[in-house]
Amino acid sequence: MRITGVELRRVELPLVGPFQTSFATEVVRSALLVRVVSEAGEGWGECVSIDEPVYSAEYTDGAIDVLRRFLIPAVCHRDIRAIDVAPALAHLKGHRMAKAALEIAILDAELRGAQMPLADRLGGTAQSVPVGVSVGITDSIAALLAEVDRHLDAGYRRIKLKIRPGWDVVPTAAVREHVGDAVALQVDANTAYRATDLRHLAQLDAFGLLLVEQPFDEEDLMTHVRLREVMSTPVCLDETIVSARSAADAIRLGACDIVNIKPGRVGGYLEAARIHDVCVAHGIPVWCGGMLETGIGRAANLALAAMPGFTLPGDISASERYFAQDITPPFTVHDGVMDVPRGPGIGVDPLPGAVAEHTTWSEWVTP
Ligand code: OSB
Ligand code: MG
Repeated sequence: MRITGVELRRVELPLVGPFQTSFATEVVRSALLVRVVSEAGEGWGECVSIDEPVYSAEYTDGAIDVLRRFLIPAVCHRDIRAIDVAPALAHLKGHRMAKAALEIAILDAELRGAQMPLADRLGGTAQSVPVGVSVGITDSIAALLAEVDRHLDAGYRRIKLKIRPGWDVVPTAAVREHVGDAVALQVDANTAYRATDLRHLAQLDAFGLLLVEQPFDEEDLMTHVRLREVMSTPVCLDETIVSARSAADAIRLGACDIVNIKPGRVGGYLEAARIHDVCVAHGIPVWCGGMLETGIGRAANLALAAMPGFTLPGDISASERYFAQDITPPFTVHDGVMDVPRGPGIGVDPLPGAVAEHTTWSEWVTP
């Protein structure tokens, strides 16, 4: 496939409510879309970076710069298949979210040409996948319980609470007490704790959690190893896992029981599928993480989550959980599951009117 040009586009979608984590509060999702144009057709990808380098080192203006100056020129005007994209970009360090967005756009174009759904390409067999909701930090316990109730009413059966020092044991206890034992509950700290918090975190064992996600710094594997020795709740890694190699190392070191796979964080859906394979080989359950994606990224995440090792509910929620208006036909949840798109490629087409309405900037890159 010969790529003739790539369009970069920023869209801004107001969130239905603020989303507060241990590192930021987001009220608008400013997403970067990548549209690849080739002689064989076009394909779409979404870069999951956010505006500031507070989840990882990547940030959206940086992603735009590296795509424009380095990544896109490395794949344009030559015969390239999706499988060749990561090797063609390997000499350029880091920038995995930007690389992932370019790779999935090329893969989407390729699969649309071959009339093959992304799930089939990745070996995803499930027709629908269990999903949950990630609930941000709120101003009060009452507001948290009200939000959790709304999600349970919408059909979700798994809730993830964002925690940080000062917002952990008390809100988790309150939610467990409020929802009872039938609802699967887990927590995500986004690296907010330190080695001196080991015994504090172990108090969360009282609430029958599915897992505790990334309590410590992404490079601090050993404190995660130590947490597993003092805590019975399974430990899950998010930020630490950036490749199949880092997943294999973390597992061998005993730093995790479970892995959250985010395609952007690991450089693409093909690497994400390799991490799935590594984890399955080691008996480690995986689930698909989310970055408040628009329908473009969400469609592809559903295809990944159709792979057999994704045995835990993903952070993949209905469009209405995030936005009043998505830029694809809205995704819905029923009985705690979402359907895997069956169309070719990522399986959804962006709605031109909605894309245009939310676009704040765009640029053609034709090296
Ligand atoms: O750590 O999982 C995370 C959103 C932005 C950055 C990091 C994370 C998240 C989420 C959102 O938890 C999950 C979703 O997309 O629904
Ligand atoms: Mg996380």
